[in-house]
Amino acid sequence: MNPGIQKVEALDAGHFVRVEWEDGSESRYPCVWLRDNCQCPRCFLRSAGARRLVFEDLDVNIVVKEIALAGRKKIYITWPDEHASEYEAEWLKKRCFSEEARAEMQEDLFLPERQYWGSDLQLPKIPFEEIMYNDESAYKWLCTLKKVGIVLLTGAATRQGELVKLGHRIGFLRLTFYGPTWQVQDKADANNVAYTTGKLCFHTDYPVLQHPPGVQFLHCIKQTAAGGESEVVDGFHVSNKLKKQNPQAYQILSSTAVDYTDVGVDYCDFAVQCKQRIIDVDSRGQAVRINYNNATRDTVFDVPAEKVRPFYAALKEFDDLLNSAEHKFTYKLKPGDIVTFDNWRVLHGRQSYHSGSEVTRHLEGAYADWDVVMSRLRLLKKTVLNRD
Ligand code: OGA
Ligand code: NM2
Ligand code: ZN
Ligand code: ZN
Repeated sequence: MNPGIQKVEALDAGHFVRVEWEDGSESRYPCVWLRDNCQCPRCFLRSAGARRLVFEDLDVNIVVKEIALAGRKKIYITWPDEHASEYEAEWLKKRCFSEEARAEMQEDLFLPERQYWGSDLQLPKIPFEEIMYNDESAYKWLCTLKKVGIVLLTGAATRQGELVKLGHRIGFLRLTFYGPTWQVQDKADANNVAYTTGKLCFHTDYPVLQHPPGVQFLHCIKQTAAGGESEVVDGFHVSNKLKKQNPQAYQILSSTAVDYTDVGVDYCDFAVQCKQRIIDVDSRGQAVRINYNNATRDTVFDVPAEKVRPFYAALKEFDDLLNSAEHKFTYKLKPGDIVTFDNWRVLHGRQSYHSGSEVTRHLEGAYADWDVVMSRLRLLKKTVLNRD
């Protein structure tokens, strides 16, 4: 369904090009943008899909000298210095500057759709084998991970190393101070509260890093008989609730920089410090990342004394909402399960379990960046959709 061009003309003293499409709609392209995006080999390096034109050679006040239509599929522009550019109809259509066209392109690139959930979550499940060997299943896995924030992969082998394979499937895993993958089990002289048998209240992992891992994988290798249940909650859904219920608390949590600290030795020795807002928002005030781990929240707190109690009161409101029966979903991982979730959105916790002389519970964990996951998702989308 490639659109053809009916007519093309210069407007506004040559500062704009107007394209009339065969379906009667129109698009307007600023000439500075057209010149900047000339697709000729001097201006664009096709092998890299990148601009060769250097900014200093761009005249930001450029106007067209001549414009012509070639058939219905291409336009030609000659610039005042006689440089010649060609643009394909389909290429132009995709880059139309209308609000609707831009929204459509952004949705296609970033898949911003969210499906909020509470205790009613129908935990999406896909066999691990399927996503490893079938592109359609892998595509579905990553789409659901983006939209819902959590997917359970089932039936993996109950030994270490499955997450390294999963990492190869998407591209690569994110190395942190806890290693390329890490073992969640009761450890003597634990360097993290996760490595005890204690309860973990709702948290996101690693807010002490400037760029916290976007995606987390937890592979259950061994599960204890009593206790050790998992809990998850949709942090974006709860943030929306808080904003409605207590705008003041939302304002405090989305503006106060909280100090986080993590000092110890694991993959190598570390002394990490970072400041994060517990609810990170975009320019429209929508929550885009939760940064909350009560264990690594520093004793150092860089706010004036009179702001301390209001901050705690605001955090209490948020924490209560996270823990309300209406919002949280409880389940228990079985050996062979791999839970994959959006660590910027979904807060997770676990119930305590009993310690013993031998290890009764063992999860292997790993992180990936959203850049890597979204990259794989876009590539899978192309292969899957081009097939039919
Ligand atoms: C962690 C964690 C969950 C669990 O290691 O950060 O949240 O079930 N573990 O042990
Ligand atoms: N582990 C599980 O923020 C955190 O410390 C989360 C990280 C130890 C890799 C725990
Ligand atoms: Zn050019
Ligand atoms: Zn965790």
